[in-house]
Amino acid sequence: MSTSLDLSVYVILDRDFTAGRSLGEIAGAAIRGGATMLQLRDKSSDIHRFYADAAEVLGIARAAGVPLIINDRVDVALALDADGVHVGEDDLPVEATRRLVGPDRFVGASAGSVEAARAAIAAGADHLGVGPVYEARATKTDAGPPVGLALVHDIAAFSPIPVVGIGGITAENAGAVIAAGAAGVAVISAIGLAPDVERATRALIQSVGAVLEPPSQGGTNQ
Ligand code: TZP
Ligand code: MG
Repeated sequence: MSTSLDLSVYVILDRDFTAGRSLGEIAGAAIRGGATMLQLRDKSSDIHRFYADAAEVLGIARAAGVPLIINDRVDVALALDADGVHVGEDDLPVEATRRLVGPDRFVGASAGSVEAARAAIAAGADHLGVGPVYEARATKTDAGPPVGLALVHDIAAFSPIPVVGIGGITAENAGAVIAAGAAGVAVISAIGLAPDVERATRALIQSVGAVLEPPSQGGTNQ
């Protein structure tokens, strides 16, 4: 079971955004590029394919020591002993998700408003996905209009749990999302559709790292 949560470059693997490559190929290249966290999301496959994909990607993630979160499906996460689940408004409530997965797995929750963020925190989420920060309807057809950096800022200002920005994020705008208070950025197309996934992940790492505050002291001096 994972104990730490580095959300800084959170790559969401989605079968519909691979530019013809396998999920395993994208996962491996993203990990080589420095992805700190992976999620498997699938809105179009049947459960058998989702489960098989999750098993494959979990093997790759585990070998690299990178956590894998399963989108929507608590049952798949539990059956495979994945590192956690991400739930949105149309999924099992956060409170029930937390009860099922226990205290040691990650539970991420989508928050498109301050009220939704407060509710998810109270219900036991350990991180929040806030968005769409920028236009994201090319990837998520039912996404609402952009909430902008202001909502990231407003939620991060009171949230006791880390906030990840999602939606339309690229290496060019990722720094602004971090500057608004996010602990990381979650991306689908910026990685899945990149001609060179490893290089694109590295570019995101650089953009985020240039703005992210270093972890507070407490380790050994160098
Ligand atoms: N939730 C809010 S926006 C979004 C999701 C899943 C889509 C993000 O995809 P992209 O390609 O990184 O904009
Ligand atoms: Mg969902």
